[in-house]
Amino acid sequence: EKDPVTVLVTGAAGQIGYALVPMIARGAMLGSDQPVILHMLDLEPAADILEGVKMELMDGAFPLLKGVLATTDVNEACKGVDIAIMLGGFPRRKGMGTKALISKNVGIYKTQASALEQHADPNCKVLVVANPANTNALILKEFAPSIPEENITCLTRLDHNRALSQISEKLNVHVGDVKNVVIWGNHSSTQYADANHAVVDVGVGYKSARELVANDHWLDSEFITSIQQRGDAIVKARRLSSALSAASAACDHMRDWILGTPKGTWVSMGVYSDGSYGIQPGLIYSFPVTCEKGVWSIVQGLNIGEFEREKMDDSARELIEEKGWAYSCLH
Ligand code: NAX
Repeated sequence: EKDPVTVLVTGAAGQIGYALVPMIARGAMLGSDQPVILHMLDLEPAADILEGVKMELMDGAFPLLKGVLATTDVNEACKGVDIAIMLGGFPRRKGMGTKALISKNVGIYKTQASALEQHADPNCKVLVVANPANTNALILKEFAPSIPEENITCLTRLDHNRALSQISEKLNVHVGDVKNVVIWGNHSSTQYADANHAVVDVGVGYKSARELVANDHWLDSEFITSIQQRGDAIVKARRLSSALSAASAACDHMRDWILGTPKGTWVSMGVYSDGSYGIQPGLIYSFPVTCEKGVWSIVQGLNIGEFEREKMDDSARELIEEKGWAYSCLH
């Protein structure tokens, strides 16, 4: 049997946490042969809820689950972790702008970065889900300098999966037959869902999604906005924000990163920019990536038209602005 992997979930008493921890315990994130130890962190007022989640995890009798820690102590939570899924943060309140949201989260991510830096495995892999996800990840990267920068990522896989889902619905094909959409940029309303390189398995090989969508204009308009607005549509319907799809996307992100992407398939991940596609180096920006043995690489050489360029740059500009706000809170 493999040695257990220790997975930290912050904000584990919240909505996404409740959907995510059983998925991890069942092997959906790291594979059905990988034992796990779960460390769950939340704030003091949620300590009872966290204890309740722990009780349910025990009652799940999951064969892969070798231990559960529920704590409100960030240092204890980070001890020896190999993987950290960051769901915890200050939530966006009604009418709250991004600048205010950043000012609330910078301190949290600075503290958590230091705790990871001091107590986690030095090669710990981090996925930030909490919003503003890209900028929280940027702060975490800056304040955990001994964790390799390629190990700090943020979630745009939910947007990626939403894009696959929109195309599959439009073409009435199974979602598993659609691949290679790209989410560029920030996990925000400036993100650009790009289907120009997407392909669909039509049984005798792949066809371009653009060729198959009869109304070509759809991909440059409604398709993009429907993904930007999908979160709001779910809040409207469920009276709660997306949780199971976010948890599932977090599992997809980590699984593909660690176990590898299938040949010929890429996925979207928020990773630090090395300057690819002219994006300012050091920003945490969503790119198309392939992964092998725990290492991601940005897909190179995609043809970028004028329309795409403008959208990609808009989102980069927003991230530069967010970075500025974050730094102004630190000084
Ligand atoms: P909830 O409010 O249900 O849960 C968040 C939990 O975090 C709460 O239990 C809270 O007590 C805890 N928390 C707050 N500050 C903490 C801290 N400093 N240390 C530890 N725990 C802390 O939110 P939920 O619906 O679970 O969403 C979690 C985060 O994911 C939010 O920031 C949300 O905006 C973000 N999302 C990001 C998505 C993405 O694609 N990147 C999509 C889904 C989601 O909206």
